[in-house]
Amino acid sequence: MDGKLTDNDMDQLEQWIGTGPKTFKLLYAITRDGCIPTTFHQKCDNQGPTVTVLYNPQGSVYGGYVQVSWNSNEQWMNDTSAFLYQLRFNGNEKPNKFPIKSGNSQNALFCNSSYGPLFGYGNDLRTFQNTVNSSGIYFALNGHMNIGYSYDNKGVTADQINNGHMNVTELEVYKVEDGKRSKPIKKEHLKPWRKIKSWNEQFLNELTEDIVSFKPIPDLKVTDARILIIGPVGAGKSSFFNTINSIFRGRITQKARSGSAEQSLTTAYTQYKVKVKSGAPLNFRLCDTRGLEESQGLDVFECNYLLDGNIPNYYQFNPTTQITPKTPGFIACPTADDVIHCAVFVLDASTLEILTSKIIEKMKAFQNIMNQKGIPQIILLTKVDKLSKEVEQDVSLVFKSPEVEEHVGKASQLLGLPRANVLPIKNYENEEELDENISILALLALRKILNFAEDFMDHMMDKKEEEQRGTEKLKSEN
Ligand SMILES: Nc1nc2c(ncn2[C@@H]2O[C@H](COP(=O)(O)OP(=O)(O)OP(=O)(O)O)[C@@H](O)[C@H]2O)c(=O)[nH]1
Ligand SMILES: [Mg+2]
Repeated sequence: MDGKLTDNDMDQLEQWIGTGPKTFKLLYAITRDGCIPTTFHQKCDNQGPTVTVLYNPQGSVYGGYVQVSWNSNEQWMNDTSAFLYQLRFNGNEKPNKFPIKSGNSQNALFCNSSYGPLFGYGNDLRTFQNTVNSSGIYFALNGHMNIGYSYDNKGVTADQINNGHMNVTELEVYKVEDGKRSKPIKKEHLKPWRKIKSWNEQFLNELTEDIVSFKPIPDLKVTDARILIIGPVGAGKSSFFNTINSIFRGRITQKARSGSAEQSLTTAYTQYKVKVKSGAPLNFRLCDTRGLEESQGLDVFECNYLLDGNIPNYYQFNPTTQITPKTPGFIACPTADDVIHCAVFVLDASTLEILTSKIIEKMKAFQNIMNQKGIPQIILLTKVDKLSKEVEQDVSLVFKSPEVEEHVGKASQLLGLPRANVLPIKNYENEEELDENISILALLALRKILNFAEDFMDHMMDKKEEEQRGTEKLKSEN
């Protein structure tokens, strides 16, 4: 459950605390957990800085912030950063901060297992003692407000804060931590930063049909478009195949092993085919690789072999021994069918900032050979659900999320690819059932990948025709 505190309230509290951006995590709420002192202490003791917020039936909102942790040791605690505050009075904005008086900070908060939050020696704000039951509409707290003793009330009386009573519809305690909050998305107002047709079943069907009907250029004698999936350990490479496979199987599948480990979970090169429910195979292969590691694993030589189609399906990557033409199964004379037609770099959006320069350099070196061969490149930006609460709850908001937009920009800069080549996705990872929005996003990415692969095949076709013309010309000249 999210609390009642609004983003503007958090902005205001963050400004009053005054030590940079803050996140607010709901620890305790009387409507959810009961107005019971021991429950308050169970949930809020030893949690570091917290803010207590009271909401009353008249629409007044007020409370207290303490930097030190609550505890149950029957003691007054010293806190020079503590303050009481009001945010609204009778539903109107009335922001006021009431700081702890200098010289009174040793009595900033009282920690006792029979009390809820209690601020100030004069009971500047005492919330409740022992269990208080709800009237059904509100909780008539048995505390009171005598502001001005330990906290500087700046001429504002208790009545002007709590309407002269301690009835509340809610009392919440939030843990306050350093960090940037994701900004809420106002669904109706925000213009998408990338436009897509719509988020509905019809669009999902349209995407599905486009992908099912995808066929490589017949003259090229290529049966499948081969998509190389490459990227750091744990980025979601295998999960992407699982996501696509799930969509076409009509249920969640876990054919490729996925999970979290320090080293890559995927150890074999696997060119996955995807089949529709009836069993008919689709005309592409998602070629899953071992995750990139700093000092071992896939290197430029191996990448070159992968791109040229020299590496056989099910080849067991050996992080310490390089593949060479002498390796068993090495495909010495690959055909147009074996080569890679599109390369997909999979990057975890939530760890983009901490990618090491060695890994980035490695990917750039791979890009160099891809560029020489003219192979199109795409970035799949996974785990966008981790960037924003809103997107986590509703994946259809990706193209409205400023966080996702920002990370798409970062990823595009990182590998020097156009922003349009960066495709945000959320893989199936914890879901029991398919979800229309997750599927649309994944298929949108796959359709673009297949379009790019087709462009490359077009290019191969042009080259082939050019070569044929060249040989015919030579023949006629001789
Ligand atoms: N929240 C979230 N988790 C994801 C997403 N994609 C993958 N994961 C999780 O991330 C972890 C790693 O995913 P994998 O698919 O195994 O990653 P990989 O790139 O194949 O990793 P290696 O094979 O080990 O290199 C798994 O626990 C997945 O469940 C996503 O979009 N959102
Ligand atoms: Mg994997």
